[in-house]
This record gives sequence, structure tokens and C-alpha cells, in this order.
Amino acid sequence: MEKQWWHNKVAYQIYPKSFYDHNGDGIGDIPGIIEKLDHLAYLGVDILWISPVYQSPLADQGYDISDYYAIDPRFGTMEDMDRLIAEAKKRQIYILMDLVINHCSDEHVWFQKAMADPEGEYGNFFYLADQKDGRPCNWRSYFGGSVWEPLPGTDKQYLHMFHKKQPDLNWEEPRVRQEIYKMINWWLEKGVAGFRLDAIINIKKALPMKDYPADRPDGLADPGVMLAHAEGIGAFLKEMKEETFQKYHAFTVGEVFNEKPEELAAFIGEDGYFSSMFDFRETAIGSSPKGWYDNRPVTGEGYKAACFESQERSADIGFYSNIIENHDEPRGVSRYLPKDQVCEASKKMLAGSYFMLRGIPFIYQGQEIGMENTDIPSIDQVDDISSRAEYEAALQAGLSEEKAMEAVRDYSRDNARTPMQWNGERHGGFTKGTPWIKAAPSYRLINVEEQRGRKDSVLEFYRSLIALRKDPKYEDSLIYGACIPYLREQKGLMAYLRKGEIHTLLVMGNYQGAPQKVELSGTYEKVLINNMDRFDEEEDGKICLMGWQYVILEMRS
Ligand code: TEU
Ligand code: CA
Repeated sequence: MEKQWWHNKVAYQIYPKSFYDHNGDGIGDIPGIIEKLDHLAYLGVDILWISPVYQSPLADQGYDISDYYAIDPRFGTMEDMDRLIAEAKKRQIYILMDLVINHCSDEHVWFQKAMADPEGEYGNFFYLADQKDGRPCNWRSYFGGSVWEPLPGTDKQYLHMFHKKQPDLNWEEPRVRQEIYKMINWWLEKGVAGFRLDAIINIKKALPMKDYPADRPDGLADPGVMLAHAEGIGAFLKEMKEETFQKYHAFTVGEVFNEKPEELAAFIGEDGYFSSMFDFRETAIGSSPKGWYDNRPVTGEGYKAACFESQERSADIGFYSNIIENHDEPRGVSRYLPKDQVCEASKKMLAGSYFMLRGIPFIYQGQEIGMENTDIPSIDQVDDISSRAEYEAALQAGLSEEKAMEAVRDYSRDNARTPMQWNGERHGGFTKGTPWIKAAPSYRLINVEEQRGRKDSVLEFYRSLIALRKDPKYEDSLIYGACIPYLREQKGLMAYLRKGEIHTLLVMGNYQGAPQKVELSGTYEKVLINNMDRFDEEEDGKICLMGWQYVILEMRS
């Protein structure tokens, strides 16, 4: 495999609105990110993915862009952005912008012009249809309801896969693609190192549009069904790569759901459309097509199986980007650990388990201190638009309000969007004003200030994981080595070997509260990481792992 600059990097996602508020208006901002760059350098991360800060009405928290060439004043100015890129560079940190190009905002000038004159120059930038012919298809939008919405002041309607304030761009129209490539290159010229590609699989629709069998009481069909019928996205992605990323050696990570298994090499192989794409197999565990209310909780065995399937699938192909959470998901520790067992030891075990898998590890803000899901008392205190749709779906299916709220509490995107917990002061030290969204009450106990320098904290544990991954000595195994499941059948054990040309590391996590004995794969040289201060060797080549213990051993070859 040809080496790339990003192979040995660790990435970190910032959700700017909730990261750090510099000017006290309650909204996190770019100057706030700059102020906290030293925290990120201390942690040791190399790549920052910044969720959208472009000009936006914030109908979907910035994933609805009204000007790709401008920074929203709530987040700062273009000078701030330039300063962020420069300050990051001083610390050898690379910046990734969030590229939201499946759709824009209904306040974008293209849409405004299409609305003013649907038959004119910009009409074909969107998917428009005559109202008189009825709804062209019964697809459900991701946020609930039909994808079709009347185009105000006209006899047309337009398509939106997400919120109605997020009209889909028509990628079949070459002028749309040219406008997008121009914009991408403009950002690359500015010095960003690459992009995270939002919802990118949606840019290719199954055409001609038609109805699919309804799968919920609303009579609509899941958008995933349409995607399964869409053919030919590759031509768009290849063209985009050649016109933009490739010329700049940019790092790109696709938010790709619903890809067809045989397409993985085309997406992230040596010559793939993207450098990497997120592995969402773990987030899909237990998820029901009916909605959040019908999801089943994750077990350790389920988690392990999902990780290994992804590892096996990508092994000879390329690098997945590995996560336990992001701004669309509940907190990883609240999702992948049993509710009554969430503690510092188990958080570290989960961290270590995904972090050493083959691929690029991404950390979501607050994950490095073990932030947990927040309290959500009632539906009117929810900001997240997808939570509202899921709440409705639960009620429609006959659940009580209390049961519907339970689902929202477990899966709401607000869980990840509460302010970053910097210290134990008011609002977790996120703002001097009133935060746009309430801080999780846990900030008094879980915060950066308390953990920084405390040897056995989650934060310091993440630092040690990052340092080990970046140690050039182990590059042959932790970056380029194979990932081989170890004692896969042993229940409650998540273990694998990272086998390189020179080094072999044995990674073991006891994914349960009870201790268990584990046979080692051979003799070991040394213990590289241990989340506990004991290491119990038995006489017969076995070790006894305490509940939630996690260790990495360097094996003797
Ligand atoms: O998410 C894409 C996506 O597929 C969503 O269905 C996501 O799984 C859902 O929001 C979870 O509830 C991306 C962004 O990450 C998300 O924040 C945006 O809302 C969405 O695109 C639209 O831009
Ligand atoms: Ca602010």
C-alpha cells in the first residue's frame, strides 16, 4: 500500500456551536476554537473536522448553507477562519471543512432564483416538478414527512431528502457540479487539508422517480430503499475527485451510509473516490426501520461482531474512519456500555477497543473526557429536528408519551450537542452568557479541568492511546498491520492482534463487569497500556482481566 500523509493521523470532530463561546453570546464560535487549540494539541490530535460554520439560517444547525463562501456571523468572520487555519498549522494540526453538497439552504441565492423563475437559469439546479401532476414519488425525508414541498409562489414543488429548508441540488445538471468543484477548490486554495463529505450517498437519485412499498403508517418509503435502487454515483464522485481533491492531496472522509458491499473498493480503495469513509456498522446495531422507539440496546458481543465485520470487509481494501459517536448520535459511552456500568474503567475499555482497530480514529468533542448523554425532561426542551420526527413516529405507532420520550432520551442528537464541559463552573465553562442549549448536569463531575493531569482520568487515558498510535516504532503494526480477531468466540472479551512486519500487539478489553481469564497468544515483551494498576498473571500462560480491564501487550515474536 502506498503511504499517505494521513494514514498515521488521529482526527477530532468539533461541533462549533457547542465547543467554546469566545464572545459570551451563548454560541460557540471560531475564535473559541482558536482559544482551545492548545487543549487539542495537548490531547495530541492531528486533524480537526469542523462541522459547518458557513453562512446559514441554522435550520439544521448549519447543514443548510446559504453561502458556501461566507462564514456565518454567529461563528465569526472569514478572517477568523484564516486565523484558525494558520494557528492550527503552527501546531501541525490540519483542518477539514464539512462539505454539505447534497443540498443547500432554501435561502441560498440559487434557490431564491429558482423560486423567482422556475423555468429560468436556476430551475434545473434543483429537482422541481409540476404540482398538478401530484407527488412524483412517495419517498420519506430523513426528518419525517414527504420529500416533496410546494415551491412558494409557483405551481411547482421541490425535493428535499432532509428538512424542507434543505432543497436537494440536482447533480445531474453539469452547472451544479461545476459550481461545487469551483467552491471546493477555493477552500483548498485557502489551505484546508480536506473535507468530511456530508450525506454524500444521496447525490445520486434512483431515476426516473417512482413509488416504493410504504413501510410506515405514513404511507411513505424509507429513503434507503430509493438509494438501493440508485445506480451510477461513481461517475459523479470520480469526476469530483479528479477536479478537486486529487490535485491537492486532500484528505477526504465520506459520510457514507447504504453503500453496496461491492462498492467499498471504489469508495476507499487505493484509487478510491475518498481517502476514507466512516464505519457506521456499530451505530446501526439494533436499529429498527420503524424508528428509534423500536431499537434494541447494544451488547458487548454485538459491538464486537460489528467491529470485526467492518475490519474484515475493509482489510484488503482501505482505511475506514472509526468512531463511537458524532454530532448525530448519542454519546458512545451511553450507547455501547450497559447503563448501570458506565464508569471511568468501562469508558477507557471502550475507547481502547475501537481506537486500535485498523483505520483512522476520530474522537468527537467531549468524548475524550467521557461525556455522557444528557437529561431531556420533555419534548418541548428538544432542539434536534430529527428527535421531533422520531417522537411523532413513536406516538403514531401507539406508544405513550413517556415511552416515546424514552426513545428520544436514548438517541436524540441533542445528547452530543450539549456544551463541551471545560470546567465545573456555570454551564461547564462553555460560555459567560446563556448557552443556546442547556449544559448536561454532569459537567460538575466530568470536565477537562478536573481530568487534565489526573493520571487515571479518561482524558489522560486518551492521551496515552493517541501517543501510542503515533509512536513511529509501532507504525508497522498499529497503522499498517493486519487486525486479527483473537479468541473471538470468548464471551465478553473484545480482543485482537495488530500484526505488523516487526511488531505484534495484543489488544484486549474485558467487555463486562465480571473478571475473566484469558489465554495469551504467546509470551509478551511488555505491557504498553493498562487501564488499571494491576496485571494478574496466572501460572498457566493466562492472565486474569478485572471487570472492564483493558490492556495492550507487545508480544515477543
Ligand atoms: O447526516 C446524514 C444522515 O444520513 C442523517 O440521516 C443522520 O443519520 C441523522 O441526522 C441522524 O438523526 C448528515 C449530518 O451529519 C446531519 O447532521 C445533517 O442533519 C444531515 O446530514 C443533513 O445535512
Ligand atoms: Ca459566540
